[in-house]
Amino acid sequence: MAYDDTNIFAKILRGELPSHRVYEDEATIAFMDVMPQGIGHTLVVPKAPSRNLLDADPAIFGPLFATVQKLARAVKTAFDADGVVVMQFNEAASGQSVYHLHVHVIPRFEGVPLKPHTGAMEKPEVLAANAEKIRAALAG
Ligand code: DGP
Repeated sequence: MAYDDTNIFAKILRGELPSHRVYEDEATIAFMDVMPQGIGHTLVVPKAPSRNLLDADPAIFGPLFATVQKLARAVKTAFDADGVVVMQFNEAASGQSVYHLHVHVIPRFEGVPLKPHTGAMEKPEVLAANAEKIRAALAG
């Protein structure tokens, strides 16, 4: 299927919709997931358009995963996590619901299960506070 630039993340990239942005460089942005599966759930999004991993230009994976690593380290520090899970879904059957490539970065804690994927919306003030912690960790 072709890329459709009316998806939510394309609108966030164009500045047409707000997000709790924590990081941006020439190739990627990262912002808080509004339906977090755990505290600090962050999305890393390449600026180049593709539906998902399957149709992406492989040239974007280096810059994309450099940002994923930055965010994985930052969320681990920001929330004093025991580990970090990195997830990525391709097409509806896999669980994808927004059709612009993105990578989920989620802090994990021993004995704490993940909440459901695309579950409850988090309060904006909670997302803002968590975003601030991640920005502080990124600033080192
Ligand atoms: P996926 O199933 O991998 O396509 O996950 C899409 C994620 O995007 C899901 O965890 C919920 C999140 N999400 C949905 N709508 C919005 C939105 O408007 N803003 C933000 N920041 N996240 C969103």
